[in-house]
Parts: sequence; structure tokens; C-alpha cells
Amino acid sequence: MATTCVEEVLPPVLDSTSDQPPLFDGTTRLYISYSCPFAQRVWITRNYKGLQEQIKLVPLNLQNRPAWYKEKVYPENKVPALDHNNKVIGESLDLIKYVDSNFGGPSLCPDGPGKREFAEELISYTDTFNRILYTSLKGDPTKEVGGPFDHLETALHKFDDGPFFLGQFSLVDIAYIPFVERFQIFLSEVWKYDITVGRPKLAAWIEELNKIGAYKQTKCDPKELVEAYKKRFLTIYKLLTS
Ligand SMILES: N[C@@H](CCC(=O)N[C@@H](CS)C(=O)NCC(=O)O)C(=O)O
Repeated sequence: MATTCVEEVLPPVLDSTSDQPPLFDGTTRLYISYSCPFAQRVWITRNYKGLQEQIKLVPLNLQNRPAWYKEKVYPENKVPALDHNNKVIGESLDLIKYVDSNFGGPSLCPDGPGKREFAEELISYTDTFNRILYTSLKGDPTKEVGGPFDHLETALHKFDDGPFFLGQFSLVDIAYIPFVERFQIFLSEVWKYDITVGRPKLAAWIEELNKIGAYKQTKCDPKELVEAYKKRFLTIYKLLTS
């Protein structure tokens, strides 16, 4: 397994004052934000497959977005988006599959009895997982997050040929880790809730992921995350009960 990865000098963030990089000039460009968990999924995939030279990162400042992004690149005005083969495509779950099947590097869709089906099942659960977790942050999450994390713990018991959801590292791990990373930090820091307590498989999964260079380089800044999520989610509820 490719646990190490070239340490990359990350390109500067583009904002409303920045010129637009060329579009459809034959260079494949991945538009991201360094703090976006959806974009992080595609960024990890690209790193893991060793595509740093083939897929150029174009980080955007989403708070002060360049107008050309919506007008000329991606009308949905969200990240991630990939400029490849004269078209721009978005949606992180589609993109991780697209990058895996259309570029070189190690495959992230392991074969094996039941693995593809289980991968699809888990990938379709990501939306439910994120919805429950993000909604819970508006109240007292410690009462609501047990279910989704137990779901992951149970799923991690299914294959025993490795510490990841399908045994080996795959797109399923990539689909979840950006979100688990953020919830682990925020729930621990603000709610003193440790998602790994009573969930040994989840604890081991996070530990193994932290050894993967392709992922490590994409991790969010915990301080910035806590501040951003406090602003976004902490309501009168937390003020009243703290
Ligand atoms: N369903 C999309 C969601 C992407 C998304 O919501 N990205 C956020 C940043 S984390 C964004 O671009 N927000 C800008 C906006 O909504 O204006 C995916 O999976 O790629």
C-alpha cells in the first residue's frame, strides 16, 4: 500500500482579484478549497494515485470567490470540480470514482466477494451520515451521534483482511474520512465527546488513515475548523448549557 506520498508545495489560494487559469487547454485542473471536506475526497484520491503532475490543484477562497468560476468554469459555483477532456465535472462521490477509473495509479475499488456491493452500500450511507451529524450540531450532538458512528464501527467488522472498510484502503475510506476528521475534532473540543470510546475498530481505522501520506497532506487545520464550526453551528443552546 502506498503510505508515503510526495510532499507537495501547495499552490496559493485564488480569490476575486485573481486571474482565471486557462480552461480546456489540455491540463487537468481540480478546483478545490483547502477547507472543504467534499473537495478533500478528490484531493486524497488524486494524491493516493500519484497524480500530482497530471492533476493540478486550483484552490479557491470560497468566501471571496472569483466571479469567473461560476461564469466560466462551473455554474453550480461549488467545489470540487474537475476540468478534464474539455468538460468540467463536479460532485465529489462521482469524481472520486471518475478519477479512479480514468487515471493511472493504484486502483481504489478492491475486487473480491461482496466488496463492490458493500462499497456502494456504504457510499450511499455517506449522505445520511453527514445529514444526521451536521443536524445534530445544532442541538446537543452527544445525544444523536452514537447511531451513525456505531454504523461505521459495525461496518468495519465486515472484512478482516485489513483495517479499512473493504479490508484494503479504498474509495469508501476516502468518502468518510474528511467528515469523520472534522466531527472527531469538533465533538472532542467543544462537547468533550470522544467518538472512538467503545469503538475500537473506528479508533484503529483513524490510526491507520493517519499513516497514509496522501491523506495526511490534506488534513484541515483543527483550530480553524473549531472556530468555523462554532460560528456556523453553536447556537443559544450551547451558551445556555455551558
Ligand atoms: N454535493 C457536493 C457538495 C459540494 C459542496 O457543497 N461544496 C461546498 C464547499 S465545502 C461549496 O462549494 N459551497 C459553496 C456554495 O455552496 O456556495 C459534492 O459532493 O461535491
